[in-house]
Formats: sequence, structure tokens, C-alpha cells
Amino acid sequence: MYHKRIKQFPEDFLFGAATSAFQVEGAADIDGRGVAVHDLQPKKEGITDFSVASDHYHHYKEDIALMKELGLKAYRLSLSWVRIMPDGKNVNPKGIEFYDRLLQEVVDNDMEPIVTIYHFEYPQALVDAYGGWSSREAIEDFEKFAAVLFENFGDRVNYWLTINEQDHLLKIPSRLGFPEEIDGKEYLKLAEQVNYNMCVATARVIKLCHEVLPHAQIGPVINPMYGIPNSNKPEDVIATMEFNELSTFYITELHCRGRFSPIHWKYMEDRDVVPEIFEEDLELMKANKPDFLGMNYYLNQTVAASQQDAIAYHEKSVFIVEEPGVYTVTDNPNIVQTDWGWNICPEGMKLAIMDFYNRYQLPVLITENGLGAHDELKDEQVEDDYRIEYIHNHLAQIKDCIGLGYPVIGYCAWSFIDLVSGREGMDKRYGFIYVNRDNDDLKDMRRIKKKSFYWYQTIIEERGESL
Ligand code: BGP
Repeated sequence: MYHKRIKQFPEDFLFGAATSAFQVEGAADIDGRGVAVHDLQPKKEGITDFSVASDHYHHYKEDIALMKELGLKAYRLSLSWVRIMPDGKNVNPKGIEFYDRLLQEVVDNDMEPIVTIYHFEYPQALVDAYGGWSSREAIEDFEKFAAVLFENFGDRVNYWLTINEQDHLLKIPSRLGFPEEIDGKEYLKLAEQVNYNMCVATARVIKLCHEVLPHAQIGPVINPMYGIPNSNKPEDVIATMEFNELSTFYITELHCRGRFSPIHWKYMEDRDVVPEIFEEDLELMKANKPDFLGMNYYLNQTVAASQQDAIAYHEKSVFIVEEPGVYTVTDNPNIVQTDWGWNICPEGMKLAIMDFYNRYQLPVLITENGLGAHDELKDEQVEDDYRIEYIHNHLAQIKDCIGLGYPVIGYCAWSFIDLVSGREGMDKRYGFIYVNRDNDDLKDMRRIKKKSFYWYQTIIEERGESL
């Protein structure tokens, strides 16, 4: 049961909200921005692309004023690699100038910028040059990009995030610039190499950050769909543990301990997809651990033992519903779902926070959490009580974790303002602020505060006392 263990959130708790560059900025062809992998994706029928998005590029001052009015203590944003280095390698001064103005505005308005170095927006030029993340060259280029950010913005940024949702990226070949039609086994091998390269790159950038910005803290962003057992059958409990290991901890074991999870190792061996590994990389990871774990949490899964007995290669899906021989994801009648079938389970967030801390003793920063919905604008208002309920229930779990002694340092709701959803365009909105456009009509891009805006404003003001 949930008990009120503390009255309020700690004074320095980072009440925040998040966006990512390609989903919010628009201005895709302006000021020398290069081509990112998603720019080349075929347009989906009836769904907007990312070229205009919420036009934050031109509205950033107005948007930051709204953040201030909301009372945000922190704003999580990502910096577009292709705006700053259009070919992935050489600096574009106009890109630096834009983020210089943007970050200064955030800081001048007394908010802590939390900066994601790489949030899905990968330079196509690096894929063309050497296959992107499948190559070790990608590690060097990621480090160079991070070095440019540290040099130009390190004086204003205390919290850095390395790669957003590496686990998620690995399940969508097109987000890495790879063809969708790639064969399952071939792709799984590639994905394991990409995963390994990204872990090495993360350790290199953590090391660099600690060297050049000793005041700053840095961590990865993981996306646990924390599994709970379908029943009290011991085989379902074991399958759940294996699910969590293969869907989440296989990455954090490398980040935080510089070793492969045994279950993950066996999984790769059985499928003949072990990547190329160098001992010095594992030493590097062991010596350069994150300062905290960034966690995006939207949903969890209910897991049972798989009744099949085959070896699976790759299902190109974000939610891998069956790993034959290991686990299968099941429906859970105790959990309601969003319109897109995502399980709403705030307790899953609490379980994930506690498990992560118990394993790694690292503070947790919630970098994304929120509800995507078909919001309706009626008489200049959006009555998004469903979003208020969702965020209320998740924040209450965080408050409870803190009350139990688990260090959660902040919460960034996804998203600050409506932006283009990863797969559903403008149909699926997440913001506290409505942007007046839809998939096929840009209208006037007017910003309209939703009911949840006023609710979150009060929560921040009273430091969550009513939760
Ligand atoms: C996370 C991403 C975000 C955002 C969010 C919501 O995986 O980090 O960029 O898109 O999910 O997902 P969607 O837009 O698909 O609903």
C-alpha cells in the first residue's frame, strides 16, 4: 500500500519537463542543418513528418517564458547533432549559435538545463561513410560531438545524458539508418555490435565529461518496461527475471559494471551473435561509471514462461512480445491501457527505481514519463484530466520511493509542449501546452495551456505536498 512517508519532495528536487530536438524544433532546412536518418524515412499516410514540428526553433523564447510560468526547475532538451555537425564531423557555427542562445535563455530564466547528447537524431553522413553505429568509427565521432558540446556549453550545463533509449534504438533498424528488410539473424548480430559500440562510446564520453567538466554529472537514459510475473508459478517468476535481464539490465550491466549479464551472454552465444569485444573496453567501462541513471518510464509488461522451444532472432518491434524458449508477454486484466495499448502501471516505475538502486547504488533521474492522448481543443481549452491522473499517480510513486530512502533526483514529464510523436505524428499528444496544428494543417501554431499545465504548476509550487 502507498503511505505518505514524506510531506513534500526535497527542496532541490528537479521538477522538470522534456522534449527532443527533432520532435519539437522543426526548421529542418534552416541555417545549414544536415540530414538525419529520420529525414529520409518514407512519409506515413496521414502522419506529419518532423520538418516543421512545433516550430520551437522560432518560438523558443515564447516557449521558455511558458516554462518559467509553469515553474519548471529543469528543462530536458536534446541538441541536434546535424544542426551542430551537419556531416557528423565538422562544426556548423550557426548550430552552435542557436543552442548558445537557447541554453542562455533557459539559464537566464533560472532553470537547470538537462542536455541529451544524442536523442535518435543520427547523421546520415556517418551511415553513408561507414555504416554508422555498426562500426567502431562511430565511437570516435560520438566522442568528438560530445567534446564540442562540452566545450561550448559546459559552463551552463550541470546534467548531461549520453544516449537516449539505446534499448529502443536497437529494436528499430531505421532509427539507426539500417534497412528494415534486413534478415533477422543478420540484424541481431548487428544490433549486438551496435549495443556494444554504444556502451563503449558512453564510457568514453563519461570519462571525457569527468575530465573536462568536473562540476557536471552524466548518465545514460534507459527505458525499462519493467516486467512483473503473470502468475505466482515459479516458472513465470523466472521468465520475468530473464525478461528484465534481456530487455533492460543487459545494457546497464555494461554501463555500470563493465561486464555482460550472464543471461545476455548465453543468449548471444546460443544465437551466434557475440560482438567483437576488446578487453580494454570493458576496463574502460568499469573505470568510468555513470553518476546517475536517466530513466524513461511509460509502461510495464506482464510476463509468463514461453511454451515454445525455438531460438528467435529479431522481431522488428519496440515491444518484443515473445522470446521463444524464454518468455512471453501476456495481457493483464488488472492493468488499464492507453489508446495505443501501453500498460499504465505506476507501481512498475517504483519497482524499477528500487531494483536499479539496489543493483547499482546510483541516483535515478526520471527523464521521461507521460501520457500520449488524442487531446481535443474546445473553446480554447483542453481538459486533459486523464493526463493529470497519470502524472499524479507516477509522481506519488516517486514520492514514496524518496520516502523509503531511494534517491530520485528529478522528474521530467514528457513532454513540456505538444510535439511530433515518434510514430503517430500529431495524433498522439503529450504536452502541458497544446500546439495549434495537426498532421496536415499547420494552422497558426498558437500555444494554449492545458488544464494539466495549471495542475503541474501547483504541484511544483507546493513541492508535491498533495500527492
Ligand atoms: C520515448 C522517446 C521519446 C518519445 C516517447 C513517446 O521512447 O524517447 O522521443 O517519442 O518515447 O513515444 P511516442 O512518441 O512513440 O508515443
